[in-house]
Amino acid sequence: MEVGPSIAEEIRDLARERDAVVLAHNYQRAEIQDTADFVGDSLGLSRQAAATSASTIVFAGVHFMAETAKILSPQKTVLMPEPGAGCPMADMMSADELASWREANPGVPVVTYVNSSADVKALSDVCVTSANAVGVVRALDADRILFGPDRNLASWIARSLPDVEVVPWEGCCPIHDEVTVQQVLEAKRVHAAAEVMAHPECRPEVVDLADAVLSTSQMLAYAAESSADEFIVVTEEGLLHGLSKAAPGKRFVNLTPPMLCPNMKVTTIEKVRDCLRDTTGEIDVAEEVRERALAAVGRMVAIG
Ligand code: CIZ
Ligand code: SF4
Repeated sequence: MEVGPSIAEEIRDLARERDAVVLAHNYQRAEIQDTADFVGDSLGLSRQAAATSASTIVFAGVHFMAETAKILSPQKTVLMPEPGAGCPMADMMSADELASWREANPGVPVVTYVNSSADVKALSDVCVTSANAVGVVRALDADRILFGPDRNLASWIARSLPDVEVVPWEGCCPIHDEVTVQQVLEAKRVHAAAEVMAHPECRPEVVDLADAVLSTSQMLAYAAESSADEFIVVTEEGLLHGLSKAAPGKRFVNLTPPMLCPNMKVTTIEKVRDCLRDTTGEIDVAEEVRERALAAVGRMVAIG
């Protein structure tokens, strides 16, 4: 979509007036990424939220990400332009379900993907992102862990750490889980010289076809450093905008059909402006939940 400069300028002016920063996830629409103060993955953005002196954070992403920002920065006002933007994967594990799973496995550490609700984080021993999951689990030095909600990331951790038994919850990201081997093979046929970067939320048989299995932040760094000049990017197509900026002159292709997360795309640049103008879409986390969730997120941050 072509967006005139006026709406971006309106956003910049409102952000100044409201003492706000605008954060956009790597999967957001290109025009939102271009207008934001910071673009990144969920943890990188939450760290920006914690570091900024601004009193208001506008988080263009999905609900668990804005919650994570609030968990780390309780004194700041966190707004979502489209508070209805959820994450189906995060919704696949409820706090009640996790409590029963824990009870059935006493003493086994619960490791939870940040793609989860604050209530679920509050019942977890430690959180991970796709960028640090393998490192954090390695540092736990446990024989066995419970991992949720993503069974595909669980499988990637298990494969990377053969000495750890990773017991998966049966959740997944519908966008990454639906990618087929045929789609990737077809892209490789058309772009024979391209390297394949795949996200660990993809199924193991798709991960097997990748040259590199990477989180979004890792893909941005990898593409810039690799000697290849063409890449098949097996993650949500919003990342291609950032990749083209991180590695100008290189070519990036998504799959056919493209990988689109409807929840990521429901936020529009107009909604970002409206949210700043009207101060709507505030995200709150109950203090008692927040403190326990912060402990799990804090352990992750401490490990790396
Ligand atoms: O943690 C994130 O931001 C997500 C959802 C993906 C990634 O790999 O960065
Ligand atoms: Fe959730 Fe997948 Fe969308 Fe990310 S891409 S927000 S994991 S549904």
